[in-house]
Amino acid sequence: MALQGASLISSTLRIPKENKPIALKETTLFGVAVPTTFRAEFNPSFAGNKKEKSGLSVRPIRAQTAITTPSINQASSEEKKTLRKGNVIITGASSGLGLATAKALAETGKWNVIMACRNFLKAEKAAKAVGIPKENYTVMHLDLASLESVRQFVDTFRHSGMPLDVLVCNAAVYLPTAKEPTFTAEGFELSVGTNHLGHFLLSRLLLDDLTKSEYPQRRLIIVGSITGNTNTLAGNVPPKANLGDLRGLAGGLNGLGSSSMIDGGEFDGAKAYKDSKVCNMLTMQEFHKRYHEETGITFASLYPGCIAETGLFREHIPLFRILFPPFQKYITKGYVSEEEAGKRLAKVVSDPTLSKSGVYWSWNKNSSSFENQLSKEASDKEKARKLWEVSEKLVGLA
Ligand code: NDP
Ligand code: PMR
Repeated sequence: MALQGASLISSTLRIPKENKPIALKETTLFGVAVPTTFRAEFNPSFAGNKKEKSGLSVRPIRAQTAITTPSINQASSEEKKTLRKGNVIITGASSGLGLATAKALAETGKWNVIMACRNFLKAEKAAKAVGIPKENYTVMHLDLASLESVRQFVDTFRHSGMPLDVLVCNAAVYLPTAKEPTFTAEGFELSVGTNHLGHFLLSRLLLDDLTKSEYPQRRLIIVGSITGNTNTLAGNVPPKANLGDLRGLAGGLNGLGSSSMIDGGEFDGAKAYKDSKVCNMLTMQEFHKRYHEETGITFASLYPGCIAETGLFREHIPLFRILFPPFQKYITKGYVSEEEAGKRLAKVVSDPTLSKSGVYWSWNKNSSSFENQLSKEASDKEKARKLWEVSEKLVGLA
């Protein structure tokens, strides 16, 4: 608290594996309009996508390269992979970094963004307010503070028939002024419950979907932060992140039989947030270790810069919210706008040069990305394994 006071100073044709003959049909058409009804029969994700319906007829379908292909079975899988828009789920896309990333991706026309948000109306309004093209996004309800809602979201997403190419775990809550812990629907302390456990279940369930996708860029991105990394100045501002031996988490994080803090200590909202970011970064590495080789999926985390004006600080005292942006702009020089941060995360989603797995991306003063070093705790392999195992018990996967 003392230091908190101190701070005051392609065409988008989907070619499902199981429908190969359809791809052949389309490849013989050389850019000529394909009736939407025909396409929709084979891919529910086209239904309701107005741009697809209207835009297809004028697009030079890559089929011209396919004509030389003797049979669809021999068509290169790379070719098939480039024929449709990517589908990316972004949690917490109703404000801040998530919204800016949704906008940056949707504007390229190459992505359909699934905005996974707890407040449907807020998300719709936000998408409209920043001018995200209607045909490039879908809002779906997701409350990460309820594991039931996470499971329902996954069901709804699967029913939509859309393949999943990229998942971005971005949503978070930060409760620095809370005196007492609050809890998720299942009784986990709210910051770790939302930022880590909700995302842990979501990403574990959706790993299957990512694995099935034939898209060339399959990625699972979990947003981390500098403040969880004690190898930085920002990470040394008390209270510092520290998961200890995970005894509080193993005890259920419910503040009843056990502590509401991962390390078993007294509740501290700012620490709980930083701990949750360490969990996010450890989870990314454990995913990489367990699944990268087997699935080819890229697992990554990032620190997008200090986006000092987002809703993340809504629970902080008003004076903090006034002074934090100029402090970051002129003193630490760590400030980035929502727009710039959104572009950074959009690159981690889609830039072929950022496809390395197991990386924690950061940006230097010239806005160039680099592979950053995580703190000792945030790169502790044994802790990552233990966190994974304890978390899967808590969310009902083990
Ligand atoms: P915002 O508060 O603007 O965005 C957070 C989003 O998470 C909001 O859309 C919010 O929804 C959503 N959210 C919160 N709780 C839930 C829930 N239970 N279920 C679903 N969605 C939920 O903050 P930022 O944009 O700053 O934060 C985005 C990410 O960036 C976070 O992971 C944060 O840790 C990270 N980050 C931020 C930094 C910064 O300087 N701001 C620096 C480093 C990392 P709603 O709109 O309904 O409130
Ligand atoms: Mg920090 C290079 C120095 C730097 C950077 C990049 C950040 C980022 N902060 C830095 C330094 C400092 N901060 C210093 C020296 C202080 C003490 C005066 C300080 C204080 C401070 C507070 C009180 N900083 C904060 C807070 C918060 O409440 C924010 C936080 O911890 O949220 C969890 C925060 C942040 N500082 C950052 C960043 C990125 C944050 C916010 C968000 C986050 O990690 O997600």
